[in-house]
Amino acid sequence: MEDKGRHETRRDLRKKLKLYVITDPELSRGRSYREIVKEALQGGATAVQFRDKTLSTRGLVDAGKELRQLTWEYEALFVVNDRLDVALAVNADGIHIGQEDMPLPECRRILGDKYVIGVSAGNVEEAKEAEKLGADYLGSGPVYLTSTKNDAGSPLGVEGLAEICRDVELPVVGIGGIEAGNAREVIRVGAAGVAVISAVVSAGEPREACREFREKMGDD
Ligand code: 3NM
Repeated sequence: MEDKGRHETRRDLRKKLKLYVITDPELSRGRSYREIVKEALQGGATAVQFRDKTLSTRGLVDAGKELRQLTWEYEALFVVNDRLDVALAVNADGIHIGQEDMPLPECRRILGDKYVIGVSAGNVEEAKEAEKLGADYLGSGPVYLTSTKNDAGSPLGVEGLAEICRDVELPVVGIGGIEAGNAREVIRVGAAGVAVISAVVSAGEPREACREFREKMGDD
């Protein structure tokens, strides 16, 4: 049943990427991942990426299992950043890898075809390469200035994001400096969705923050 679920998740991936919330250990304002993610899902988050570069492996598995359960309840996509072992251990739908992480062919060989593999692509070249190697979706940014990731590089702008969206067939999620107020223009240039950290994770009420995103993004 879980395998079937995973197949279905891959099929309607584009839809599931619409509002993609990423966890962060420092921006959570003392709240647990569970609390933030639950609220985000209630507010309309369609995907959750569990990203924490500080926890022990045990800590990642414990928190990952909780988030897996919650995302199942809300039928949201659940991916783990970088850690294949953790993704497998907690039964995630897949992983998200950066350019310095485990290379995509190795990830695919280990995970097989049922798992979703997302890749960070900051330019057209990286995007095309990831598509050629069998990625399922791309995360491209930073679209706008962000203080959340120090080494994110200079912003692509919506024009740069549009170019990536035009040049690949894969669904692309824009990331970096995205808020409810600018999310719609990210979608308008061809992105399947928006990936956000601070605008949701640091919000006083992550539920309301997600509702506002969904409202402003519309249904297209
Ligand atoms: N990756 P916020 S930008 C994790 O450009 C991450 O690849 C980026 O955080 C990239 O929504 C980024 O708070 C940080 O701007 C996104």
